[in-house]
This record gives sequence, structure tokens and C-alpha cells, in this order.
Amino acid sequence: MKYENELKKRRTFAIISHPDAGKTTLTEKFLLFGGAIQTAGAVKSNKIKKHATSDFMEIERQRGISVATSVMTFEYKGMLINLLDTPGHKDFAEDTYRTLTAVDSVILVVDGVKGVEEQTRKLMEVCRMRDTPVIVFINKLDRDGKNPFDLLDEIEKELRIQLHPLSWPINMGKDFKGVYNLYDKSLLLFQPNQKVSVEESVKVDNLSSTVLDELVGQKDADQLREDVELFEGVYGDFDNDAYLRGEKAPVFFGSAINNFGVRELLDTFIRISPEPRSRVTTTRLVEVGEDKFSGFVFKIHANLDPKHRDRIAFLRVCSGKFERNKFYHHVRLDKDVRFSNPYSFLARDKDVIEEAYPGDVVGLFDTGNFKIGDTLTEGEDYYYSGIPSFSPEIFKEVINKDPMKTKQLEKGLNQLTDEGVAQLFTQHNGNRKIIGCVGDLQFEVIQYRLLQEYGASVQFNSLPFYKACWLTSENKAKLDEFTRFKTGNIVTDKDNHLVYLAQSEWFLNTEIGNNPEIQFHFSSEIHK
Ligand SMILES: Nc1nc2c(ncn2[C@@H]2O[C@H](COP(=O)(O)OP(=O)(O)OP(=O)(O)O)[C@@H](O)[C@H]2O)c(=O)[nH]1
Ligand SMILES: [Mg+2]
Repeated sequence: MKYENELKKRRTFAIISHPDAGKTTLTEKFLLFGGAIQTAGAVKSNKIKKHATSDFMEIERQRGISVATSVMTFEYKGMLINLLDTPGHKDFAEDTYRTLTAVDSVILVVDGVKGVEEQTRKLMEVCRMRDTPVIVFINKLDRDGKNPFDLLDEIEKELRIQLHPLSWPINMGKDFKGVYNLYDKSLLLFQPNQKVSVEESVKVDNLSSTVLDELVGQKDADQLREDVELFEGVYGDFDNDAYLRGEKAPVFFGSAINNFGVRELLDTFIRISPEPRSRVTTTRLVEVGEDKFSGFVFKIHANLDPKHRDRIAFLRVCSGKFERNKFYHHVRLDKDVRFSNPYSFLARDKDVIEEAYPGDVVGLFDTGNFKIGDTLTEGEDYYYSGIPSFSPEIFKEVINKDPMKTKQLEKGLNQLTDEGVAQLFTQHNGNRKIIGCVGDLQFEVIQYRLLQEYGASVQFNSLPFYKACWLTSENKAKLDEFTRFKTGNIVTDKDNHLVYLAQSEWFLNTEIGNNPEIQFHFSSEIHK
């Protein structure tokens, strides 16, 4: 393999969880160890995030939640790590699901107080579908949480995955003393600390040694011995291959905000986690070690930097070597494109790069050439498969509150919906604009961003639709007749395809039954 050494040192993973479990906090601590930022951005201090590095959008800072995936690259112990911090809220789940197609493994964060929550379950299902290797980090041990054995039971049952603890906590909450690292056989003692500290762990090869009693007291030392004996009997030796196959998830305990257990997690992660992996396309399996470059766009974001109104396509490199200024084949458009300023998401700054290798995420300035799922190759025609698309469930009409800004509004609507978080429809034979989303919060984000980034002020009026169906038919006359009769329900999407908006399942089924010559599709994919 030509680029074997480059592959060996790359790790690309996402941090996922239910909202508020601590993904962004954990991300920041990882970056600290990579030396990428000096002080962690005080997530949600005074209920407002001052500036978490990975929560860059103004609206995220205000609310203290992540609404979009951010990508950061850092170096740690000779490894190049691409970390994708995802939003937990279900209204932004599309972004998270797409991100999962671009990574090789995940760290799943579980709030030790709340245990397994709704969104954790859904995310785990997506990981299971793709056999993505998962590491579980049980967070917030500084708070009184559930008993660790109960937590493991709950996670195994609820997430239907076998666990293997690689660290073990000594108490929780105010009695929390530290974690014993089973992988290294070392003990890490807890000191609440928000700053970077390179905590020293104490090697305790033999748990029966009296050193342990001196460090944590006899009672807790005995408890730890008992616990370890108990689950060593249950779990046996750690099976790294089972983890790589996505069958077993190693578990770590810690407290992200206190920077506790984070370094152990990162150190173990770089040792056991997968290198960039080969991927399937619509025609064949593309081996990660192939000489020829290929990659796909999994995310598009406009105005990432408010000072430069750019649109960025996030490309995951899947094989070969990506080079600046070289022409590549844009499969969907069937044309050659090249990039003079591709950049990497080094947490400190945006750096223009000369080349990139599998696992890397490259930012490409986009003038409207890209859609999510687009593939670049050195000439071969295929698409990377498995990038989910979503059918909107909530529909609202856009009301322009400032007629002076009609142009800006139009541009904003077009660009923001290009990002794939919402779909824009236009009334058939009219010009009312309708936006379809999966979650209500998306509308708030769109409203906010239209104002901040485009100076356009809008209001949304709810519409009584529940589903969008793309229409096709061999019989053009029938289709024309149907659209004439159902004018109020017919819209066109951005590519001018006909779409029927259904008020309810009953209406939809009735129309399907009445119009056997028309096909109702539940996704726009049909036109790809
Ligand atoms: N007590 C305690 N609180 C923590 C810990 N880690 C994170 N938090 C707090 O949990 C809250 C949520 O943290 P975030 O990192 O923003 O959570 P998130 O998972 O990124 O949330 P979303 O991106 O909105 O899904 C913040 O108030 C953090 O300060 C921890 O170890 N202990
Ligand atoms: Mg977050």
C-alpha cells in the first residue's frame, strides 16, 4: 500500500449522545491534550456558553446546545485525529446521522446520572446498522449517579451491545475518588480541576498490594478488589477484534468537565480504534489503500465564518491522495473540478493544505457545485452509498417581514436549504415559499440564520401537511390533471420536481388508491 504510513496514523471518529451528556465538553478536553487550544471554552458557564471551540455558531453559543456537527483536527502522540462533535438534539439528528457515514468509529457519551436516553438508543441503532466500533464514555461521575453495575446492565440491555469495562470507578458523586484503569492496571486519583492538568496515574499492578489501601483507604480498596474480581470473571479478557467488528464496546468512566479520565480515554482510543476503513460504493468496494483518490461530501455549511461569506463542502477522503489544484471527476455533474484553497479543520485555524489522505476531512469552497452525497474520483463513476436523506414532516410557509430584503431572503433560503437540513418548496404556479423540516428547532435556526447571515427577517406560518411525496408518472396527461385538481397541495422542489403535500395518511392513501397511474415517492432520491 502506497500510503500505509499515512493511514496508520489517522483516526476519524464522532462523539455522539443524547443532548447535554457532555460531547462538546469532552471535545474541548481532547483538543486541550492535542495542544490545539489553550483553555477550554467554559461550556455553559453562567448558563451561556462563552465560546466552546466546537460550537461556533452564534445561536449555539446563546443556547448552549450544538445545532450542527463541527469538525476538528488535532495531533496527539504522533497521531492525526479528526474529531466530529455532533449535535444531540433530535431535531438536528440528520446532521448527526450523515456524520456517522463519514467516520470510522464513535465515542458514545452516557450521562452517568441519567443513564441511557432516547437519542442514545437511536444513535446506537445507526451504529449497529453500519457495524461501527463504539467506545462508551460514562460521564459526570462527579455527580451522584447510578451504581456502575446497574449502569452497565442498563446500557447492555437498552443498547443491545456487549460491554467490556476498561476502567472502573471508585465511588461516585462527592465520594468519588478516581478510576482504576484495567487496560494499563493503573490508578488515577480524582482532583476536581477544570484546567489542563496532566494528572499522574499510579501504577498498581497488583490489586492486593497495600499501596492501594494507602491511596484510597481500606474500605474502598476492598470494594475495588471485589468489583474487579467480579467483573473479570464476567467479562474475561478484552477482545480488540470484537470491538473492531462492532460487537463489543469498551467502557470508560470519567468526568469531562473536570478533565478526569479523558486522557486515559484518548490514550486507549488511539491504541485500539480502527484506522480509516474501506467503503462500499454503488458499484464496488473501494479499498482504503487504493492509489487513486476518491471521497464524498457529507455536509455543507454556508457562512461558517461570518467574516467570509463562504459556503464550505466537507469532503471525507476515502482512498488515495487528495491534492490541491489537481482536477477530479465530479461524478454527479460529470465534470472536472479542482480546488485551489482546500483547507483542514485544524482546531486553531483554517490551514490551506497541499494534500490529504483517507480519513481526513477537507473543507472545499463551494460555489453551488455540491450536494450532500456527491462523490469525487479520478475518473471512475460511482457514489459512496448509505448517506441517508430525510423526508420532511413539518411544513411552514415563509412570510417575508421585510419586502426590502426579498433578494437576500431568496439567496438565504436557497443556500441554507442546500445544506440539506431543510427542504425548500415553491407553490405550483405561484411563488409562496414553503419549508419542510424534520424538527421544529430547525425553523428557529433558519429564522435566526436568515437574519444574522442574510439580514432577512421572516416569520413562519404552520401548514397542515404531514408528508411530502415526489410524483412521477408515465402518463403525462394524468399527472397534469392531478396537479390541476390538487393545486393547493402541489408544490415543486428546488430541482423543479413535482411534489404532493398530504394533509394526513387518510388523504394520502385515498389519492394513491384513486390514481394508480401516478407513483408517490417518499424521498427525492428517485430523481438522482
Ligand atoms: N457535573 C458535570 N457536568 C458536566 C460534565 N461534563 C459536562 N457537563 C455539563 O453538562 C452540560 C452539557 O454539556 P455539553 O458538552 O454542552 O453537552 P453536549 O452533549 O455537547 O450537548 P448538545 O451538543 O446540545 O447535545 C454543560 O452544562 C456541561 O458543563 C461532568 O463531567 N460533570
Ligand atoms: Mg454539544
